[in-house]
Amino acid sequence: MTKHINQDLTDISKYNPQAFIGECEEITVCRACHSTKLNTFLSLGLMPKPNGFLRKEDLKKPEPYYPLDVDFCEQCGQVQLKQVVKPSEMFDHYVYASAASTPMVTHLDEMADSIVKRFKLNSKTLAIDIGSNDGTLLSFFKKRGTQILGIDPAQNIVAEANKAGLTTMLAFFGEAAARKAKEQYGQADVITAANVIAHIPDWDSVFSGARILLKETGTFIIEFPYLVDMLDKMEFDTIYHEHLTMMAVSPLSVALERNGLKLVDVEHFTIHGGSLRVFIQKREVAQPKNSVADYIAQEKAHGITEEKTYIDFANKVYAFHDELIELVSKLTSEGKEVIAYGASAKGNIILNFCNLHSGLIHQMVDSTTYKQGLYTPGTHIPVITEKELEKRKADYALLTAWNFADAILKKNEANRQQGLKFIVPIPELTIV
Ligand code: JHZ
Repeated sequence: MTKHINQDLTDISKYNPQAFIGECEEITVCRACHSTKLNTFLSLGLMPKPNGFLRKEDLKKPEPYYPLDVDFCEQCGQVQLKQVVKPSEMFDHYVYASAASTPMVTHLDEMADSIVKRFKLNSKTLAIDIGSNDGTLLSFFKKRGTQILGIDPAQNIVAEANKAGLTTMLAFFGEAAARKAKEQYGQADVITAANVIAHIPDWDSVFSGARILLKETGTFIIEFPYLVDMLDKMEFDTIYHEHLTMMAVSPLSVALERNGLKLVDVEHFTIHGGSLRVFIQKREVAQPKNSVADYIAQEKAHGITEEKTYIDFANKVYAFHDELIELVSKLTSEGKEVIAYGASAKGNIILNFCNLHSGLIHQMVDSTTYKQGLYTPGTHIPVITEKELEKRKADYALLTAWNFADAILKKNEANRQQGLKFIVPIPELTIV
């Protein structure tokens, strides 16, 4: 079923002689329902770490690549990676920062606002954010007067958050961290986890941890890019070694119930190509709204347990691979300067999947200070600032942060008037 794209190092070694195959664990059990009825439907080939940006002095050092294959569970519709890279390899030092994307900051501000209002948070309540990153969401809770605590494993980012007065515990979240946080700070009225649960391999530890840390009537709110949006809009680049699960309501509900939790509400947002925000309570107090059953029924109708759904998706992904390579090769052979815009983890998947390396794409623009001055994993393209782009003469920018297309096209109005065209890869390869 898998197409032969970067299955070994033959093509990669031509532009990255330092590439080698690193160690990872192979998963044979569904993280949601524990069945072994897993079927591989897509292989994106060997990939470096999606946020493994390199310093100049690291470019000549050995660089690990890992197979990136995706399974679906025919029992519950869970979609998960076949291989898991050790979490500490990816998260101890982290370069993604929510604050670098203005639309994300606005989204988190609105998220805090609606949660504070819905759950009547005040100076006596505690909001705990798991995977709190640079503390952007925590800062919006704090601004609205509730007590806060962050929990995150990235040493560099946690140090910055604490320096900014956003109390953050350095830990991977699970049962042990939950017990420690409960002992030191007490139980939470709300626990949030935005774009985090998909990154965690052991769901039983995370959900039983949430149960430990939550007050009896507390609410656990998680947000994630939605599997059905990914399938409908060919968002294959959201599949990377950090996203161990492409999440949906039905499989999630199975894992929650096993751990004494229940889904009580589901909302849809357009952020990150289409995301869900789900509300969860302890089984004893949960009173699910109709939205939960509606989503589960829609997912069944969408065929999330059926092989055909995934084969159709994989075929679109392989077709995109050929189309993008053809387009970039044509443009560069005509002497056009092609750069990339948005050094997202997603972007690194597109570049590596299509072998678009620094010999073809000379610069990648990004607003994140942690990424600027570094080189993209695998493809070794230097990351420059948005200001530097203005000074350069580029003909085309591959929009590897397509999820922020509106904001990025708007801020590049002047560059576009001077002739810069954007190649928007997803949901469909288009030039604007
Ligand atoms: P962005 C992130 O993934 C991180 P990534 C994480 N893995 C996750 O789960 C998903 O989101 C959902 C830059 N940019 O957020 C900033 C500009 O340069 O889409 C970012 O580096 N100028 C936790 O990394 C990148 O683009 C701008 O104007 O795939 C976007 O990365 C804006 C708006 C952004 O996702």
